[in-house]
Amino acid sequence: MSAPPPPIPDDSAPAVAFEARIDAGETIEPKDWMPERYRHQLVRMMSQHAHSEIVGMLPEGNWITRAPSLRRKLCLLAKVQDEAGHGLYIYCATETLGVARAELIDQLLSGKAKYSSIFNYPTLTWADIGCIGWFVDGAAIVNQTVLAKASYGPYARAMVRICKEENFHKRQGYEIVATLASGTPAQRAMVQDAVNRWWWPTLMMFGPSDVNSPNSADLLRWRVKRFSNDELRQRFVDLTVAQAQAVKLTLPDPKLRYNTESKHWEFGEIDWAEFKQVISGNGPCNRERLGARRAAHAEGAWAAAAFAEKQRRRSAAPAA
Ligand code: BYC
Repeated sequence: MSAPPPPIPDDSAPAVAFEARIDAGETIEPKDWMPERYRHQLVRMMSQHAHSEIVGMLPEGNWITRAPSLRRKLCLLAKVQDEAGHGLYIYCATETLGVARAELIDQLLSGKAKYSSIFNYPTLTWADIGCIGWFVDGAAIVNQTVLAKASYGPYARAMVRICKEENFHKRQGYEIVATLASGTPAQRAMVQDAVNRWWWPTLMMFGPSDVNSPNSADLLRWRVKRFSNDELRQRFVDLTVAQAQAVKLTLPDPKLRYNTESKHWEFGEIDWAEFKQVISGNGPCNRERLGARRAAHAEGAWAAAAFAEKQRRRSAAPAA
């Protein structure tokens, strides 16, 4: 995406009225006046979010044919379908800002648009499916529950339903993890290995630390974000430590310790060099993920063309 327009001080009447509405906690709707920079920030963040849902189907989709039972297969199928639905709601919400979905998809397929770093890691064992539900959907709930109160109405409303579904996703993941954690020594070792691999990338999902987050100032001021990246990351850690203890799994961080004064779990330094590599296209699976999306797009092009032709014929037909 192009860079957002610079933050020019604007004391025009519509701009002043817009800021007053934000300060009063009002919801902004598609036909309301909004600063170009607000619109641009929303398109950037919402389209990245929609892409994440769609690309996020791939690591789990890989395990549908290998789920260990019919019940697990049904749950996983339903979950992956839900992610497609989430992508579609958010693309629709983004379109209310006057941008065409085809343009957003082109940005994804050309590699210009970002999507969540987490989906560039491989799913090596069945335990990874448990960890995605527990950690990745757990992180998404922490982030998106707050976005359900974002100032832009269509985005906030999409989050309400998405969060309900994410709760089911998290429970199915944690149940897989808990089952493996109370299983044979080999199952325990498999799930501990998955926890070791997914923990740190999950913490990176919340974005760079606040001092290195160039978009946060705009998004917090305009109440798109209600909490900073670091605040939400801390909330996720605080919630998850007890869940790990309950199933006797170890989070791979020797610096993890409870601070009795702040009442938060302190944690070690995130590997920001790795994060930068992954978001610049050089993670373990970036090429594979984009390759899969490009192939799906090319293979589905006939359906899009047939639908466009049907629409053309329908609008050309004389009214009955
Ligand atoms: N990965 O200024 P910052 C799901 C980028 S899917 C990649 O802090 P911002 C699920 C950032 O975009 C749910 N890029 O940005 C699906 C920016 O780049 P540009 C995924 C990242 O926007 C299937 C630059 O770094 N959730 O749950 O203020 C199966 C500087 O960052 C990441 C969402 O999309 C990252 N992790 O804050 C299972 C949540 N982090 O555009 C589950 C919605 C940062 O300036 N998004 N970047 O080039 C957000 O809440 C915010 O956009 C973020 C980043 C907290 C992610």
